[in-house]
Amino acid sequence: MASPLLEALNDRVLVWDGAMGTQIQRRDPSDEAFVLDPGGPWSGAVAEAADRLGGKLLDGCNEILNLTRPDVIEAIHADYFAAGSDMVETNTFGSTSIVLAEYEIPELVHEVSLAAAQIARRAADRFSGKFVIGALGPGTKLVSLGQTTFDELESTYTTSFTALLEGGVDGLLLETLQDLLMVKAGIVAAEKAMAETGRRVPLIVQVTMEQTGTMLLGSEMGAALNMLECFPSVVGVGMNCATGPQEMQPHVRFLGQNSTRPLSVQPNAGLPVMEKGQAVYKLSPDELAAFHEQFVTEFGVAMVGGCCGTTPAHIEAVKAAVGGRAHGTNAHWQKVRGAFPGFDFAMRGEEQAAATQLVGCSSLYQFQPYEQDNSFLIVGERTNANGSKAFREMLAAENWEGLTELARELEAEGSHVLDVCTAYVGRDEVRDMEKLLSAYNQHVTVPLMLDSTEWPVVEASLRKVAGKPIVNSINFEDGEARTERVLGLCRKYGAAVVALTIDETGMAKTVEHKVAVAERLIDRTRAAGLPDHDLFLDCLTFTLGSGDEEFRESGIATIEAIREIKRRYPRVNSILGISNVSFGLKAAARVVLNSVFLARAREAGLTSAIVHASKILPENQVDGEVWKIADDLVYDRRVFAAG
Ligand code: THG
Repeated sequence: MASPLLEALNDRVLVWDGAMGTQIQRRDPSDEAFVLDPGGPWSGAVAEAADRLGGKLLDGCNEILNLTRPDVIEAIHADYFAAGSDMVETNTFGSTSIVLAEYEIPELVHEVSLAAAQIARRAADRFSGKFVIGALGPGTKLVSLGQTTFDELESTYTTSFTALLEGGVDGLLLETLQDLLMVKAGIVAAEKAMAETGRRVPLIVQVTMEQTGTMLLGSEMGAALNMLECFPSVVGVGMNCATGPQEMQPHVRFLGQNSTRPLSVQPNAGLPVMEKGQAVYKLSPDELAAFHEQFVTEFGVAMVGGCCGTTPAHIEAVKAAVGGRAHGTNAHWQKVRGAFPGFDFAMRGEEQAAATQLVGCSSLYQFQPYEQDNSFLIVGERTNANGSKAFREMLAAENWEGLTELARELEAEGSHVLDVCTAYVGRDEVRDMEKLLSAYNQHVTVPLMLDSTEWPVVEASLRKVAGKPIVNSINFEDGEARTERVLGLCRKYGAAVVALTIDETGMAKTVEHKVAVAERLIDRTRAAGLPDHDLFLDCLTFTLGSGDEEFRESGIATIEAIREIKRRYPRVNSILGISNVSFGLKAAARVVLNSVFLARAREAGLTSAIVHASKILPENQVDGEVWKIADDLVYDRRVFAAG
């Protein structure tokens, strides 16, 4: 445990600070504090900005105080430390180019964040054992709504986090987050900044649940947590802002039951009450402390603090109630320590897989468990340029509304995930995926399977969808380099992966070959840090409809390979592109053969399938003779005509 912050966190409950904005207002800084005086002691970019702005009032830009009134900010931090905070957030809620652009100073992100970290560091160093957390807010634009881009977010968050790390922070925080795609960009940026500065510190991520019970764009907590737990650098998860502790309670309970990471909760001082046109927060310090007492005791929360309307008095009460308390035998902490022996969050794999309650994938909106009651994970096949004429034609016409409508139809007919593929000769696959996924991210509720063999397409896709998607697919056809690359992307952006039993010698056709390639795929995926349940092995579906001699036994081989792999690796998932089995047959025969093949594969342990959901029939809805004929075809029981 290289980090003193992690050591403290492993040991005891840590107390955050409270609100910054109201503390600034309380000190009533004059207008001059919000002006970059052209005659000030500036150099470099700040001097240039001051000259350009010519004394303009940057009304409401609290971040500028890091440059103009570091004394005020330092005093606020010191007040919180004196009140009992173990850690304070830097005054950088809006220190990104997107927010600072509203004050015409987007180029000052580095200077503002560096100054903020140094100020908080100075305050902390007046005490002992105190921590400084470099904290960034969501900014003012929602990437899932197309108001900004992943590139822009990643770039400015990297700049800001880098400056905070250079300024000596002990940890990083993304807070008040509303959009899960923004969260993903922020995490990718934090990891990049840590890699570039060579300073690895814990990253904490706090989302904001509105009074409606979801995040602003409709994300449920399960979707947020499922995505967050993909990232090994995310050492703390939690929530802040929007409501008081009362309204947060069900979410905090959910986190306590389902998360494998330490929890962080910073409520507002209740819901605001309007008084003389001003939002007033009325929850008392003792009331906040009582809620935190419950959060710590019942749900295992490890970092407690306050957001809007909370003051040093609130922090003092919280400190007195729970500050420094040992985690002891709390159930959530047992899970955290079971998931991360030695508190080593960089490690990920089977230990975490064993602990997580959220085995599944997610979209911007919802968590989707891999294991479905009385069913299998149904992956809709028709959002695929190779698999649907209608899709192909709408793609050619760039009819994004129609393509979205098709996706919603697949959802309505019961697909749990959609397989999305825009590979179409003569068209730009990256551009088409980007366009389509921007629409699907926002308008499709179920998670997506990103179907492309080209790693640049995979990466572009992973930068477009919120939640945790599934990448389809990797194999060893071209050796290991491309596979390693795609596995690295799954790890970096948080995704599960489909892997086909294909190696340098081609598609595996026998049980032994399939199992051997599968073992090699499992080995590579584990080495990349993915847990077994995030691997979907595809033992290949060959066409039985063509009568091709070479493939007559291929159905049996696939089914038996699934059975054997399931026996050896019970947690690894499996998948098949079921409709491949019946290419070339008449529509009615396809339905039956697909249904039989799926039923047999499921008996052998298949956990998911790419299918046309509404065209799969249960055995009892098919004529017995007809079912038997299809079954004979799958099992290669040849029936020779007499004579
Ligand atoms: N494994 C994995 N991924 C895959 C496959 C697989 N992705 C693609 C494919 N195989 C699975 N998807 C489909 C989609 C559609 C059809 C077959 C497989 C299909 N479509 C009709 C046809 O071609 O006759 C067209 C219907 C139409 O035009 O509307 O059969 O094996 N990992």
